[in-house]
Amino acid sequence: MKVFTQLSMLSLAIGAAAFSFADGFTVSGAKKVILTAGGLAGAKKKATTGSIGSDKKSITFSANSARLVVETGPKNDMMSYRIQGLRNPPLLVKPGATLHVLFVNTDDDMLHSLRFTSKVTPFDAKIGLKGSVGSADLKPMSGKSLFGQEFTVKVPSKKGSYSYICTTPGHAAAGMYGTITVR
Ligand SMILES: [Cu+2]
Repeated sequence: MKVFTQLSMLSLAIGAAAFSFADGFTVSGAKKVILTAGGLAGAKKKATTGSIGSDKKSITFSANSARLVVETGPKNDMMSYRIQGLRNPPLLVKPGATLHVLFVNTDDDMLHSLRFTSKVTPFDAKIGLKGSVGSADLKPMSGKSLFGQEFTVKVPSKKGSYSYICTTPGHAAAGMYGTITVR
């Protein structure tokens, strides 16, 4: 009995570390990675190509799963994201879709995160990590090392408007976010 209790507590602890939930989003399999610029370019080639809307701004992922590479920047616009070369693109996904995300901070002097939430703009400057799930705050690049995080996010099954945001203080409020529409 004692052994059973200890085992179940252990699995509970592992479960808590492996999954996080907020606002209908579930994140699992988070793993920090260190890449070179070449490694990032290689990862982008393996990403799912979503279809870009006629507005040239939004990206639709029509399958039940997709592989996304999200990076910060470029250098003159570091308070933003790039996906398939588009700036903070609105993402359109299916209910309950699974997104395999690689988020990479290409900044040389600021922390950034990529997190998912049901909150929408305007964002509080001190938004914090509560009420969202996704990456940790990732360090700026060091030498040729880019800090990234891989994770799997299952989007809500409930249709509606959600956001992906940077939770570094002031960043989402300054425009470092995009919308994610489940439809
Ligand atoms: Cu940021």
